[in-house]
Amino acid sequence: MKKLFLSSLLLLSLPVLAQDNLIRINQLGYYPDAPKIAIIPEIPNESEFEVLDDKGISQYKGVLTDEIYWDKSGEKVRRADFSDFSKAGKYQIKVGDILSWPFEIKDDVWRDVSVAIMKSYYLQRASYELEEKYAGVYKRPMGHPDTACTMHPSSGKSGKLYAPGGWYDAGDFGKYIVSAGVTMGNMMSLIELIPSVFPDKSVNIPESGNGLSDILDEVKYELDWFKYMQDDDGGVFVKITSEKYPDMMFPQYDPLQRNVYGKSTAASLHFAAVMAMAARLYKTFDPDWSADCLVRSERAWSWAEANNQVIFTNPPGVLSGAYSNRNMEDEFLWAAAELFTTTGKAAYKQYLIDHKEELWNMAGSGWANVNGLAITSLSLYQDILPEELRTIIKKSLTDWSVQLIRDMNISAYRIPEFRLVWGSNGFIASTGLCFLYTYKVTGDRKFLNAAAEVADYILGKNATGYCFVTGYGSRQVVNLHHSVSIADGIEGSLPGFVPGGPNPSMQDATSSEHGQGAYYESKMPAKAYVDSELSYASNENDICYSAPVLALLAALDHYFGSPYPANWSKHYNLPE
Ligand code: 9MR
Repeated sequence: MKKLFLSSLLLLSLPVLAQDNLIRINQLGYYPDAPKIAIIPEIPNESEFEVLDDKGISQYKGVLTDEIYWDKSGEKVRRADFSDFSKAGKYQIKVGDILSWPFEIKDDVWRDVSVAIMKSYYLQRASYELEEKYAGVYKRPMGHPDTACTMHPSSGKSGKLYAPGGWYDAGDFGKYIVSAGVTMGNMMSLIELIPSVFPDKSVNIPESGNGLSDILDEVKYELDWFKYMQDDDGGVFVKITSEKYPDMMFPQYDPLQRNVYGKSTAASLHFAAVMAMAARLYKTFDPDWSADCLVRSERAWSWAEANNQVIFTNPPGVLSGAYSNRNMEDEFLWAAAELFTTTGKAAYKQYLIDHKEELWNMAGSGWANVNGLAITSLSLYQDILPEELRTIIKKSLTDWSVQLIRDMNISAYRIPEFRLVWGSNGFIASTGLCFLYTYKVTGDRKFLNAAAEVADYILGKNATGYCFVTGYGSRQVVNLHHSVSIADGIEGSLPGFVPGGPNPSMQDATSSEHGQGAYYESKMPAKAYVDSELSYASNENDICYSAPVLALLAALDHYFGSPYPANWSKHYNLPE
């Protein structure tokens, strides 16, 4: 367990100590021009609220809304809306005798947390020693060289594969193409949305100072591993993992054999999509490397066309993640979109025209559904789209966002509908991210504001009361289901990681608090989360949950905050 921030508790001369679950706010705070709404569950008989500054002086008074019931959390809540209060400072909300956690209003309020999430990818590097000057107390020796991984029979090959590098997927040490594909799709699209994001030297990684932005450097670490995963025929192997999950330990001690498993259509299309993106993003920095990305992308596309229903399922006895993707339409659409954007070739354009109906299927993306990525990515390249596609993209994005804002307006927590399943934090963040593309396309600020309210959910305005980025907030996630965090003996979890979040299926639960599984105090869908090392179904990090949160926060920091300085030389330090 990590110490809670006493300093933040002592911010005010408190009439009553802040209580965990009563006032749900963004625990980091708000940009001056952003919406600012706190959720007040189960405090009857109060109809007003105040915003107190750090001297305890009232700076704002407002009236709470009427109670609204949320069936997913089982709560009646009121809302405190102080969006028109924009003075920079440190504050708490007061309702009756109850005080919220402290928060700030300032113009770079989510910058550090977004840099921390960016840095978490460096902390997940496989085949890599993390040195103290970049990793601080989280330094560790190299784990998993992956220079001679065993070809599993499902690969149709024998012998060994040289495939070092890449990021560990999650709490385990597996490297999976499908979850990494959607992850990099989100990250590279962020770079296209905000080219100045995470400039060189902003994240303090070994490549910092090489002239390339730190996000391009970090993504390239993963892309270099991707290239090793392509077979001679263009198809792409799905993963490198051991047969079963290793115990919770430092990577260098993992004794299990690392295997390469079979190829799949989904893995090949995720590969084709991200390699096509990489080909255009890295072109000016490294033309040869970028040209190779494009060749590989087109070869993977051709393989997928010729093998369009190869579904990977775990062979008997293999217990690591399967990421079995059964519906391939969205992967084909996304890969065609990226290939068309990069090459302008008629064949990819024709594919998009022939499948234009699918462009209406707007949704936040996850490893099993990347349709939304095709749409958001194309929305940034409207000038090269044929008129009929341009019209669909704009309307598809806008209609979807308008409907979701309608839902938000009547929802107790002011959040859009999202998939409350394993990895729900990724799904809601991805939904928020799509609002940003709608803002980019329409210029209408209501979409930007909606995205900011979704970010508030991640940072504390949710029914669990947790801030869902480790190392941040007043009520922190400290028992992440993450091997290194558990093994290192350091209080709390490594910073900058996003747990899966509420998951009503609770696949890891037992009925008893003292059983083997995770004990969920509440089984209400929006509260089905437990900050326990045992909870792989609600409290495990994954690169594909972090990426939409990263993109959402970094993009909002750009739109609401001050611009990233061109020559940013402040080296980010991990929180202690
Ligand atoms: O995020 C994945 C989730 O959608 C699946 O329901 C779940 C069970 O198959 O697996 C999740 O992904 C895990 C992966 O299989 C292995 N590494 C850890 C991932 C996060 O829990």
